[in-house]
Amino acid sequence: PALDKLKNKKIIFVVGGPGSGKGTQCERIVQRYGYTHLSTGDLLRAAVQSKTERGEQLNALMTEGKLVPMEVVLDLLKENMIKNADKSKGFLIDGYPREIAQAKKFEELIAPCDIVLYINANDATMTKRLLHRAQTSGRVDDNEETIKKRLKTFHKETIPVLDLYEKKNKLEEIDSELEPDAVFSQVRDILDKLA
Ligand code: B4P
Repeated sequence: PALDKLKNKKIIFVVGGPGSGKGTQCERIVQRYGYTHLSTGDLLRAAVQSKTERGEQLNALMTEGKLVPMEVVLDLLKENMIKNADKSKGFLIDGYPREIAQAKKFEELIAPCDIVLYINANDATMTKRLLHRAQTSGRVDDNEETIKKRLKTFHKETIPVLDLYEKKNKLEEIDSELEPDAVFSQVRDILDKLA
């Protein structure tokens, strides 16, 4: 019944490689369209702060550039979606799904998404951006070795998700090689049609 509240809300998945610009675009989307932004990376980093055994395990996986267990991410998403349902017109789910199983499970438990924004930048660009961010981010995964592993995980686990939504005609590809405002102008063209 708590999940009933989520009916008729827009659900936008934002998918892209590490450092592709997902978080950057989501900030702009929230400002313009007011969707509720849920970044799985941010939710997981907050969970790590709790200093529990669970948090330690999550931190170890993220440091290895691996995906954390699907159930953990889904619980965090579900909890935060229900919490925000009454005041929200829709959800921007940033960093999810990262593997086929996540896509299927979300649709089964919550609802199908309306569209998937694929924030696409090449590996060299993503690496450069993350190494730049590393100078100030303090993130355990912003270092050369982990970045390589995150890219590998992206190609192996997440690219198939993009293929899945392409087949469902829900995939919208955004060229994220450009500067942030130019990237956002493509995002706007798509979200204006969705409103
Ligand atoms: P995330 O937090 O999602 O990390 P990310 O992929 O690096 O994206 P982020 O949003 O931070 O960076 P952005 O591209 O915006 O995930 C971290 C880890 O959490 C994963 O490796 C995994 O272990 C775990 N995890 C998360 N979700 C999970 C899930 N669903 N299942 C299992 N595990 C999960 O930006 C990067 C940098 O580029 C910034 O410094 C930005 O300023 C810059 N930038 C952005 N756009 C730019 C542009 N157009 N031009 C120039 N610079 C730009």
